[in-house]
Amino acid sequence: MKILILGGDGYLGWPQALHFSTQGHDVFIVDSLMRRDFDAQNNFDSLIPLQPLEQRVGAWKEKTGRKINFAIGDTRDYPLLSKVMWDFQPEAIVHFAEQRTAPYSMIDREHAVFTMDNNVIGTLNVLYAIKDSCPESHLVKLGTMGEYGTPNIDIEEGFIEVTHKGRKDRLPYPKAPSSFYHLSKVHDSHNIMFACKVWGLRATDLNQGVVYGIETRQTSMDPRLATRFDYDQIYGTVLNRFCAEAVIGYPLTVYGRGGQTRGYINIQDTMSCVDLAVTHPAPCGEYRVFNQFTETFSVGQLALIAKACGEKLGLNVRIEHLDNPRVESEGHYYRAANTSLLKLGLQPHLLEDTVLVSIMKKAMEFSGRIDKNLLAPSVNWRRTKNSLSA
Ligand code: NAD
Ligand code: USQ
Repeated sequence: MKILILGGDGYLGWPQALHFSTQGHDVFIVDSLMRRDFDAQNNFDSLIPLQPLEQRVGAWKEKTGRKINFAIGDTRDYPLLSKVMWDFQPEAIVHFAEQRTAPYSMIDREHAVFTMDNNVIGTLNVLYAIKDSCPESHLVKLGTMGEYGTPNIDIEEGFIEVTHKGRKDRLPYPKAPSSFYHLSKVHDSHNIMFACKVWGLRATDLNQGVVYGIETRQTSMDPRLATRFDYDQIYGTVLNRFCAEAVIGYPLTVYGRGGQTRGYINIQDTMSCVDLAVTHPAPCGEYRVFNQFTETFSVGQLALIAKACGEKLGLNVRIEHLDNPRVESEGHYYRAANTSLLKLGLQPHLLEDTVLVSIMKKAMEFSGRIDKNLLAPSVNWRRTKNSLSA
């Protein structure tokens, strides 16, 4: 298949490009490099050193003989985006290309506006470019479990049967996100569903949980193929952060009581889920939603698991409960459906000691690169003035 990967230089997009290339698909990447620019401007960096995109694709060609083409460009640049789609004529478009963190979106007005503009307008452009250049192609869009929030009822996959005053309907599941970033995903979902209805496009919205892990079969083939390992307070997801904290003896940063429960997924399963969505496309005119996570944990549980694992490696791991910088429930009901991808054949890699040990060993290998100043959270959701240093 011809597969266009938007955001193909990122944590998930890069290994996904390698995954599809391995299978013989023709892969084309578009990325604005906004993520690398953020690091350069703010003295942040991936724990594992990253090669520039050009060197990465060169290393891939050298190792495997497979070519991945790419263009540096922004989804908000409509002429560029529509030209790429028109020329390449993708059968599937996998859309990772968004500003992807909640803390970034809550820094201040500028960062909230950037998040909305980059994500919502970028995705609207993607929809128009598909309609105008390749209306039969299948959009696989990365959404988030955080669109639903933490309701006191079971979470379904995108839609819910509602009975109201004696009448029934199947309606979009109510959304209760907890940051401007998560809200941008909700707005995307509405726009995508609408485009499928009015233009007959086809799309799969993958409402993914928090991802952990840093290696896939392809990225571990050569150090030049590594994907990013974010451990900082803005881009680091919680379990990857706990691993980095554990190896340098920094107390694990549990926000508040630690009862916040979320769906989690191993990066290797992200690869498989996106693959399953691409190879089992939605029919024309359909907007469907798959919940993409394999297990649920509270933050407190994850800290205990990371502590036990670190101790097996001889590390002295402490857990600290910090005042929660976010406004979120710290003890709540959480039960979410995730059967669609399992039915398509997903075989989950569950969180086991071996997975955590391998993340921690990687963090140990590069522990000299950990900047402690990037660990403490400095972005508060409330009416405070935020900056990037704690
Ligand atoms: P990432 O920041 O590492 O990668 C995103 C990539 O997209 C970056 O390389 C960035 O430069 C690029 N990009 C951003 N805006 C762009 C634009 N307007 N035009 C072109 N390129 C642009 O993030 P990631 O962790 O790989 O996440 C990828 C997607 O998956 C995001 O949409 C995110 O919301 C979603 N997601 C991630 C997680 C997670 O835990 N990492 C969980 C659920 C959903
Ligand atoms: N948390 C801590 N300590 C930390 C970091 C986080 O207790 O050091 C807590 C947060 O308060 C939150 C939970 O851990 O309750 C998850 O936080 P996170 O930063 O790992 O994840 P989140 O902000 O939800 O965002 C991440 C990705 C985002 C994706 C989302 C999936 O950055 O792209 O959309 O996970 S979900 O959570 O399902 O919405």
